[in-house]
Amino acid sequence: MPADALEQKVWKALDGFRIELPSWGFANTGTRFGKFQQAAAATTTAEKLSDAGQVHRFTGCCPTVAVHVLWDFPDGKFSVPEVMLMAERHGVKIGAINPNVFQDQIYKHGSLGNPDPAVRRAALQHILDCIEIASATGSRDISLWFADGSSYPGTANIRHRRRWFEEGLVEAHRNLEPNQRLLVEYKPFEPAFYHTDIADWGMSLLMARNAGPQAKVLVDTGHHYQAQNIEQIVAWLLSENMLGGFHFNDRRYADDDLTLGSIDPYQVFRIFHEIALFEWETGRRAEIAYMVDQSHNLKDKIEETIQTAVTAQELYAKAALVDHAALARHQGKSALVDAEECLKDAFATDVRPAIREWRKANGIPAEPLKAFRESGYQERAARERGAKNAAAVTSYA
Ligand code: AFD
Ligand code: MN
Ligand code: MN
Repeated sequence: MPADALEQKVWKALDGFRIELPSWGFANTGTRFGKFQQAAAATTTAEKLSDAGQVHRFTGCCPTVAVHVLWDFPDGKFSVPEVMLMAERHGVKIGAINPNVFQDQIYKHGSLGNPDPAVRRAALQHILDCIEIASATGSRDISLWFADGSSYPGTANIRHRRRWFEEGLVEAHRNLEPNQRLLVEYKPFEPAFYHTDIADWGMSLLMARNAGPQAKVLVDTGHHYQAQNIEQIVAWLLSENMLGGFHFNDRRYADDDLTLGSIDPYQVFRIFHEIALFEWETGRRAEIAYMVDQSHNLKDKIEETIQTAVTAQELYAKAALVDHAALARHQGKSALVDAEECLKDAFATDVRPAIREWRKANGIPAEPLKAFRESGYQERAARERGAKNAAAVTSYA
């Protein structure tokens, strides 16, 4: 049982907090300047799911894994039974399905926004195939990110591309099962550097609204200009019932895919606070997919993912400590310092002792990173996978 009111709030928050892991976070990835191979990196879907299972085993909050269809399902929908078995074997389930309409050669000038209708049809067909895979895996979310855009002025008709996207997303939405959702992710730039077809939350909102009631906006915390107030976007999407979920990571400059909370933990706390305040005011839980989207190029991948999950739990628990009734009173009277202190007090609270007790009460090691390191899993993975990873070619892009 929780020892006091603080533990009670923290335990209640953690009991309801889940964050989904990216399969691609366990494989060797890199930057356009090359990859630094890690001997223990996952080289197969089974190994990715095994590694994700370790993070869930030691944190207790990562029961599902987002998958990337082209990278995790070698035979497309025919791989589904085998992948589901692998996931079950490692104590996790398949979560969001990520189509990939950005790396095949045909997508050089875009996917759903490509001026060639044959390419638009190919991209749509891949998305429809992914919806079919989601039905087979029992996944709710099909998580769409498009690299589409242009890098030079005058090379694309922005309005035509918008229309083609809307046509494709309406058709995709038509093929959803009643329990499924399309999550439409936005990104201001990269790989396109002049315009990106779905560049901000407003475009994503309009695209999702136009597609249908089961389409929502996905907020990737790394996909914003430096000064943008992400929690304001979150508040607006909550009030529009259009917030589908997050891809969490941290960034210093752009889409840096750094560890959640490693640069600006207070921003993640403020995001969680807006959601907690909304849920307190409305008395209902927002249906939000909390997901990680990070590339773990330098740190050991499983360790970094454990760090990510633990930090997410800590910041979510802190946000749950805000005294919403007092905050509402202070906001109503524009008592600025008192209102701000409600957030600062919660953020400054050390929730780690209460979380350690929550872990013990749930049969989870009190210190996840230490317990993982003592398990010897990393060393075994390095021995088993080292040769395959060493053989992978690293190139200077
Ligand atoms: C890249 C993109 C985007 C996408 C992710 C997974 O910027 O965030 O969600 O890859 O496909 O990070
Ligand atoms: Mn993302
Ligand atoms: Mn990204």
